[in-house]
Amino acid sequence: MIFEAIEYREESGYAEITLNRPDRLNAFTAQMHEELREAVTRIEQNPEIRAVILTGAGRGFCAGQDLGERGNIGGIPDLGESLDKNYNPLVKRLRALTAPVVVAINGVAAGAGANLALSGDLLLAAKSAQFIQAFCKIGLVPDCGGTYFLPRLIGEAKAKALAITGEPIDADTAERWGLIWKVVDDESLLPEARKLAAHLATQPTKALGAMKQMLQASLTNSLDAQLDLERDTQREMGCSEDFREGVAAFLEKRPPVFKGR
Ligand code: T3D
Repeated sequence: MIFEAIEYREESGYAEITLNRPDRLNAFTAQMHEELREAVTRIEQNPEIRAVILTGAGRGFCAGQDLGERGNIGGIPDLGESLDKNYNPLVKRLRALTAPVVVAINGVAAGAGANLALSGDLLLAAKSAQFIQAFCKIGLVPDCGGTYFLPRLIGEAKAKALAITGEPIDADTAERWGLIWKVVDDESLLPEARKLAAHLATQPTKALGAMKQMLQASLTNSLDAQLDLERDTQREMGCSEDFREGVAAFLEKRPPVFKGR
């Protein structure tokens, strides 16, 4: 497949996906979804990819659904079908990836663009980035996991305020509220994201992928269930090559060389 609506590249152990419709603030089209499906499939099928960067070209991260695809249409569009086909599988597949997903939010993230960012694992935002639950401005409800992620990350009161008012918040507020991991200077965003992804690609990927799944599961699990999950997963990690290497490297006082297995 030739990528146009996104850029996709693989680099020293990590993959970088750039949403690439800068003149439309990287709004989602059917073509972009098709290309994203292909990119995620490549990542899923390649164990050499041990981290992922998701970012946007130009001054925006992503302005959500391209409303040009929703205007001037005869009849009533089935937005449920659009979510079933495009947005929901994308969120689920990113959450299921073993490789951690570093989201580099380079500018405005609105609607499904804001919530796609929240489905990543390590969220870095440029100082100039903004987050907007824009759905209320066009008579829709938050989707792409927004109603799931927002109250869990920032609490019900702030989640409701963002969704119901559609007020933007800046990157510093997003960091203070716990919506993202950290804010970096605009010019440092991509270098920082790449440095982080390159580092993650040298780490014990199997364990990182497992901890991602465990932390996600903890949002709905009881303490008993979570303790059982920790026991079962630790048992599995105890059989991994990376655990053997980590212990050997510690005892031999040398840096470990993890293979992600
Ligand atoms: O339909 C389904 O499948 C269901 C799923 C829905 C998921 C959703 O995401 S619904 C929410 C859709 N998104 C929005 O409602 C956001 C719309 N955009 C904005 O409100 C503003 O553009 C921003 C607040 C994000 C940024 O504002 P600003 O002033 O920085 O930029 P701008 O001038 O508005 O945008 C720059 C260009 O991008 C402009 O085009 P132009 O005038 O230069 O030709 C603008 O029309 C275009 N653009 C921005 N967002 C979208 C868009 N074009 C199409 N769709 C967009 N979402």
